[in-house]
Amino acid sequence: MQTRRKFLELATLGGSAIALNPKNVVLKNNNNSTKPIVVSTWNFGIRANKEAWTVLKSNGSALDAAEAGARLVEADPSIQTIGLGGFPDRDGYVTLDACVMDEKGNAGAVGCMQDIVHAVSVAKHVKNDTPHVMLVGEGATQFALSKGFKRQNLLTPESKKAWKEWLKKSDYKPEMNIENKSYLDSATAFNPLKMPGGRYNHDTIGILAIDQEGNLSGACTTSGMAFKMHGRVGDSPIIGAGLYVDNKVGAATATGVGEANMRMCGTHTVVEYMRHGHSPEDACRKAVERVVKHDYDYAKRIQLGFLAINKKGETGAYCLQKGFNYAVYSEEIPNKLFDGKYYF
Ligand code: SD4
Repeated sequence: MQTRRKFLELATLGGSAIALNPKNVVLKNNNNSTKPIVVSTWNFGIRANKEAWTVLKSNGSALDAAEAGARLVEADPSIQTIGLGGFPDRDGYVTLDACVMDEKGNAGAVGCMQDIVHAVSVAKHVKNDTPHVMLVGEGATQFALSKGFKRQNLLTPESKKAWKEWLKKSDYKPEMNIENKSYLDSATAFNPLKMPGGRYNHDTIGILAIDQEGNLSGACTTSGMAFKMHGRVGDSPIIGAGLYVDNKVGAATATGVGEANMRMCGTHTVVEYMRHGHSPEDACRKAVERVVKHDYDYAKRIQLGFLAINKKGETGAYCLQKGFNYAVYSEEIPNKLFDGKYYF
């Protein structure tokens, strides 16, 4: 809540540079930043942002906004890369990875969790109600049940069908779809058009928000790489890989091949570049360049993208391949998709 005390604090802060609109919704400061703002990965980020925006506009926290946006996508069975209806692993189990991080630097996560739709909310409970950062597997499910979450079969008939189809060849390459059409015929790239129904085999939601108090938080949630090995945990629930927030500097999230990201703590790297003065896009680019430097041939075959926001509310993204997009919602930009710049 924008308390009277906070209002007075803001009003005295460099007074001349601060303007409040009559509804006290948008704050401009010396850096001309705009609050609130929310950014999310991929097309479904538009819907997630809309949900998050409702929370931000009613003075909700950035964390609650990010959670609300993520929950909307988790609950949609037509999105087969997140939550309900996610593609299963090779053995037919849908396992979810998710995390949250707040403005105080506190974090919670779940890895390889089954039977609970809202992994992002369980992650928030891990942050709030345990002395730990991450719970995995059956322990995470049991914890969720103890918090009142309901057990539910996450494998929808559509995703089961896709898995059965995949089983015929069991052609497993831990290289995710690359949206860049020129790569689709490559013998080495995982071709989304070969996925049953032509669907993508990944697409995580990472969502970052700044609330009206100017606080930054984020969330990241996914069913991970389709047809992964049972027990595999990706980058999405790893703090510093799938998500990182530093309320003084900025925040970043990631999507794509988790393994490539986990090796270099990608989102922590992005935030550190922003700390040293790089813009969000530049920071994402420099992190992507590290992946390329590590193994050029591998980087060429996979997709990995970063999305970042700094404390001023500036946003940017950068990825390995063409095709990554993200949605931005602020007073100035009422929910628009942008294409991420790319290396190859
Ligand atoms: C993973 N990074 O499990 C996730 C998947 C993903 O866009 O982000 N897809 O490796």
